[in-house]
Amino acid sequence: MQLRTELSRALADDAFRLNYQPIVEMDSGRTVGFEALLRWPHPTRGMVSPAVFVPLAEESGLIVELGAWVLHTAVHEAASWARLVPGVAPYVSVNVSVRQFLTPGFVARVHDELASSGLPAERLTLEITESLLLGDQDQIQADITRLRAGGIKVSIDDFGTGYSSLSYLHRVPVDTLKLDKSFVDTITTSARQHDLVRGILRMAATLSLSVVAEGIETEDEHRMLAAAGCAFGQGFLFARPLTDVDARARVAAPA
Ligand code: G
Ligand code: G
Ligand code: MN
Ligand code: NA
Repeated sequence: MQLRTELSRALADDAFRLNYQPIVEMDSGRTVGFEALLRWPHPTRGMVSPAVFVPLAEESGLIVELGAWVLHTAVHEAASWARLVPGVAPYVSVNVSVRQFLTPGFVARVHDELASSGLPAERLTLEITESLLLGDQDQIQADITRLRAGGIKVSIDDFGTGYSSLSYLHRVPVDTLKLDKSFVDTITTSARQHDLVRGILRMAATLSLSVVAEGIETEDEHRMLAAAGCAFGQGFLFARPLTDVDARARVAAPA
C-alpha cells in the first residue's frame, strides 16, 4: 500500500503516538517543558519519521486532521502533568505545520483544546517555522497576536535556517527562538559560528526573546552555549524523546 494511503488509515486506527523530549534550564538541568514529537510505529516499516510523513500529510491535506490529533493529545497530556504537580508543571511545545496553521479555525481550535483540557494557556507553546512568516503577513500576524493575547506562547522552530529575513522579528511578535541544531553542531569547532551564535543571543536578549538551543549532544556544547547566555536547551545530552509514560514519571519525580 502507498504510504500516503496508509497514513489516513493509521490516523483512523489511532496508530500514531507522541513522544516528549525534555527542554531544560541550562544552569540547573531542571526540565521546564517538553516538545511533543510525532511518532508512527509502522507494522512493517518500523518507526517512520515525521520528516518522511509530515510532508506527505501536508500535500494530501491530511495534516489538518493529524495536526488536530497532535494538538489534542499534547494539550490533554500536559493538563495531566499540571494535575500531578500543580504550580510547577512543565509546558508542552507543539509543532504546527504551515498548512495546519493556515487552516481556517485553527486559532479557535487551539482555544477550544485549552478550554476542554483545563491547561493554562501559559503552559502551551506553538512551534512555527520561518517559512510560515513568508505567507499572508497581515493574517498570520493577526493570528499570532490573537494566540498570544490569550497567553499562549509562540516559538520559531529551526531558527536561522529559513529563507525569511530577520525583519519579521519586529513585525511578528513571538516569545522564543529555537536555535537550530546546525548552529549547536558547529559552535565548538568554528570561531565564526561561535560569534554568530553570541550575536543571535544578544539580539534575542535585546528583543526580550527567550532562546532554546536544539540538539545539544556534548558537555562542550552545553558549556559554550550557557556561557554565551543561552538559558534553555534540548538534546540527547539531557534526554531523548520519551514515551508519554516515561515523561509522566519524570514530571512526577524530576531527575
Ligand atoms: O522527532 P524528529 O526528529 O524525528 O522530527 C523530525 C521532524 O518532524 C522535525 O522537523 C520536527 O519538527 C517534525 N515534527 C515532529 N513532530 C511533529 C508534529 O507533531 N507536527 C509537525 N508538523 N511536525 C513534527
Ligand atoms: O525540527 P525540530 O527542531 O522540531 O526537530 C526536532 C528533532 O530533533 C526531533 O526529531 C528530535 O528527535 C531530534 N533531536 C532532538 N535532540 C537531538 C539531538 O541531540 N541530536 C539529534 N541528532 N537529534 C535530536
Ligand atoms: Mn520542533
Ligand atoms: Na521542525
